[in-house]
Amino acid sequence: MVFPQTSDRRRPPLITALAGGTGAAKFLRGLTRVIQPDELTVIGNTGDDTRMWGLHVSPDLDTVTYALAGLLDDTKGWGIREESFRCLGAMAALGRETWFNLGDRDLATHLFRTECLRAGQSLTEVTERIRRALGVRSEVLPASDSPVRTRVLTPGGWLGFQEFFVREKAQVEVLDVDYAGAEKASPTPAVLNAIAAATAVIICPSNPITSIGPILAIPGISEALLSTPARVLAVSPIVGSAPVSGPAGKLMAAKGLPVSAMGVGLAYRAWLDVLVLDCRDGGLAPDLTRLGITPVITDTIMANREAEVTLARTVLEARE
Ligand code: FO1
Repeated sequence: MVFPQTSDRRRPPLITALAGGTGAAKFLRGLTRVIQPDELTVIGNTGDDTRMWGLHVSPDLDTVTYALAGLLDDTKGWGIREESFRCLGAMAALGRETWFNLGDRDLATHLFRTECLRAGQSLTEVTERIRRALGVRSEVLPASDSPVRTRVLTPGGWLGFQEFFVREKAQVEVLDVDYAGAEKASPTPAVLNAIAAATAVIICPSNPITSIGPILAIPGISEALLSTPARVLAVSPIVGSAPVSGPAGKLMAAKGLPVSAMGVGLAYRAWLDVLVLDCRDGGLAPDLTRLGITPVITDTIMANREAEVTLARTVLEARE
C-alpha cells in the first residue's frame, strides 16, 4: 500500500482516534496513560468551530488539547481550569455578545490561532504549534483545513452549532442537521495517513451526529475507514436511551437514528468492526452481531480518572 506523504516524516502513528469534545477528551486522557502519548494521533472535529469577537475558536480541538495538557476544566468539560473571565465582563460592558464564555487564558489560544491563520498558516499548522507549546506529545489534527460547519435546522431557521448548543441551550426543536462546506472540503494528507497507517482506529465516545458526523461528511474519510487494514472500534456515547451528556439524543432522532447504542452501530455500520457499549445495553449484543459488528460490553461511564484508564484499556484489548 502507498501511503500519502506528509511533511512530517516520523514513524507512522499506532492508534488513531476520531474525537469530539468532552467525552473524547476524557477517554483520550485515559488512553495516554495506557499507551505512550506519542503513539496517539487525534483527528478532531472542526464542525463546532465558530467566530467570536473576530476570533477563530475551535472548541473540540482545544478541549482535547487542554485535556492532554492537563489543563482542562473537568467540572465544565471545556475551557481551562482555574480560569478567569475578566475580558468577558469588559466585553459585556462594551455591549458585545457574551453568551459564549471565553476565558482569559483560553482567549490567548484563539488570539494566537487567528493571528497565525491570518498570516497564511493552515489550521493543521496552528493546531500543531498550540499542542507543542502546551507540551502535548500526541498529534492533534483537524479533520480538514477547509471550513466544515455544523448547522442545526430549527423551526426558526438554521443556527450555527454554538448558537444552538450554547445560546439556545439546545432547547429548540431540531428538524435537521447539516455540515456546511463538507462537500468541498478534503481531509489533509496527515489525516489520511493517520487512518491508513494505524494499527487501530478508535471512534471516541462522542456525539455521532455533531462530533463524528462532520468528520465523516468530508469526502474520503469514510473510504479511508473502509480501506484501512486497522481494526476500527467505537465507544458508544449513549447509555440506555440517553446520551451520557449533551443533546446527542435529539440530534440522532432528527437524523432518523434510534437513540441507543444500536443507533451508534447503525451510523458507523459501513466500516465498524467493534462497538464498546455499556453493561446496561448488553441486550443489544445479538442485534449488533447481526449487523456484523462485534459487541464488547463494559462500564462506559468515566466518573473519574481511573474509569477513563479502565475504559481505554478495555478498548485497546478489544482490538486484538
Ligand atoms: N459550552 C457551554 O455550554 N457554554 C459556553 O459558554 C461555552 C464556551 C466555550 C468556549 C470555548 C470552548 O472551547 C468551548 C466552549 N464551550 C461552551 C463548549 C462547547 O460549546 C461545546 O462543548 C462543544 O462545542 C461540543 O463539543
